[in-house]
Amino acid sequence: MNGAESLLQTLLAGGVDTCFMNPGTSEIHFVAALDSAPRMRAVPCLFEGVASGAADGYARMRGKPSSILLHLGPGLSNALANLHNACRARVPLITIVGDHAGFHRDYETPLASDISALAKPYSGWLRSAASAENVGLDCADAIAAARAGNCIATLILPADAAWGKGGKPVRVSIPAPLPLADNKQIEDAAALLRNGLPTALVLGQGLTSGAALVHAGKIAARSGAQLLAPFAFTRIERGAGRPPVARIPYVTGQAVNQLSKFSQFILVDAPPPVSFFAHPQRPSVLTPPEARILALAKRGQDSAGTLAALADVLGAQNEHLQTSPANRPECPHGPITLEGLAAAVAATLPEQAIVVDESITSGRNMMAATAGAPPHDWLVNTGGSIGIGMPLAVGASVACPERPVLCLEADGSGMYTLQALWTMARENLPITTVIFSNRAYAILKGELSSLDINPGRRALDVLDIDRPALDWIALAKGMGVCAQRISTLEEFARALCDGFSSRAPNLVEVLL
Ligand SMILES: Cc1ncc(C[n+]2csc(CCOP(=O)(O)OP(=O)(O)O)c2C)c(N)n1
Repeated sequence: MNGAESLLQTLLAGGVDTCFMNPGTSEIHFVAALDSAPRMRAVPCLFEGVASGAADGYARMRGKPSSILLHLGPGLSNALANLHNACRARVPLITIVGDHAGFHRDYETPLASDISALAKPYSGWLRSAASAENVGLDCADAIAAARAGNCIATLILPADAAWGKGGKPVRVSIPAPLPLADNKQIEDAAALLRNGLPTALVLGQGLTSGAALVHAGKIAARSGAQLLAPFAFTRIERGAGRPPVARIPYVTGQAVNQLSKFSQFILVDAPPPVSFFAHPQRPSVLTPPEARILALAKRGQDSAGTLAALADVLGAQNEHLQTSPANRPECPHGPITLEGLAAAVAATLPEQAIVVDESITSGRNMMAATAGAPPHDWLVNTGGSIGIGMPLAVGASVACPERPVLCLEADGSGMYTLQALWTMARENLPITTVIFSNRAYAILKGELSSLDINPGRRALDVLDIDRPALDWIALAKGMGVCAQRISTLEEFARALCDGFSSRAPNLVEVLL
């Protein structure tokens, strides 16, 4: 068995059975080894940023890592923007980067690059395989590290470690359970929740779904606290029958206003709420200056278990959950408005849908409108690096093939990683992508006015992306995805229903 074969067998033994990939010559032994590993699902991506975003979406939905295969420093560099987002999402992910064989690195070759230096800022674990014999062990360590730390584990695979003989698959050790937060912190949090003051429980990454959300909901029911999620959350399980979690708004004034209602904040493995960007006149810290802030649980601790312990201390485990009532509007009709588009999504969203939201300014009404829609999941950009929407949708769909995926995509952001459409078509993923074609970087125009800048023609000109106009129908069709442009709300609602029932990728362009 060569090193590449042992790598694939170790991945599979460790439960990593999907690889989003864009290989080159240095990874060709990994590619060849796929023939001996039929259980590994290899998903080709035509740009590395699609692979890294897809691996993020996969992990958010499955709670376990997939792998990505990249070509030396340049392939890794192309993946970095979405690895930045994945790092912020705190998802487990195995990044395999091919490298030149050891003896070849002595030469100045075109693709020679410092892969470790490029990977380091985003890798919770990083190693270069020393030999074929060690690749299995390296891979098992990578999987264990990614799982234990919810982080990106990067394994650099030199070509001679891939082709060399003596590879051995290695069983992945089960990570030791993480400790809970200190008892004192849990007691302090319980005291705040009992003192009757208006309190927000801010839930960090991974705490707004599954058992953690239920524990948080019970704590809220017992104490009257409100559940909040950072603007850049990983995944919220929401809709009718689920405890409501309010998102902290992007716009500083709105966030300050929302948070001004609370005099205490319990941050459960969540960073203090701060604005996305600095502003000459506005505060960076969004919480009221006099508010009490308690940090409960941190990275390296079991934050979900800590919420369960807090619910126990409060005697909240038998509380009746307060959940969002079922409530969906009639299908709207008439000319396109942003409120109408949100109502159409709310009226048609199927149960168990996964919504990926990179709609930027066009979808600001979407979450409010769908609060009472049938139960669904909502995923957003966690790191502010745009171009994640369609890749995330690919990963979520590969992770949950039975569930319809709705990808709400702003046109400017969509152009970063539109190659994801090709992967959707190739894998026949049931994803309905809605493109909001405002043909502008609208949010940046908003930033100009929020800074009281009166822009001239040249400044505004670089924020318009209408010359030439993007033809999303042609772009989608060119990559094998059925597409239509709609011009009324009833057409939009019909297109959504058709898309959800088609079980195939499709795209709807909304001209704004
Ligand atoms: C990788 C990356 N490059 C650039 C930016 C800066 N940026 C933020 S929003 C934006 C434009 C968004 O336009 P679009 O996606 O069309 O949404 P709209 O604002 O029109 O709703 C840009 C370029 C970014 N966040 N990430």
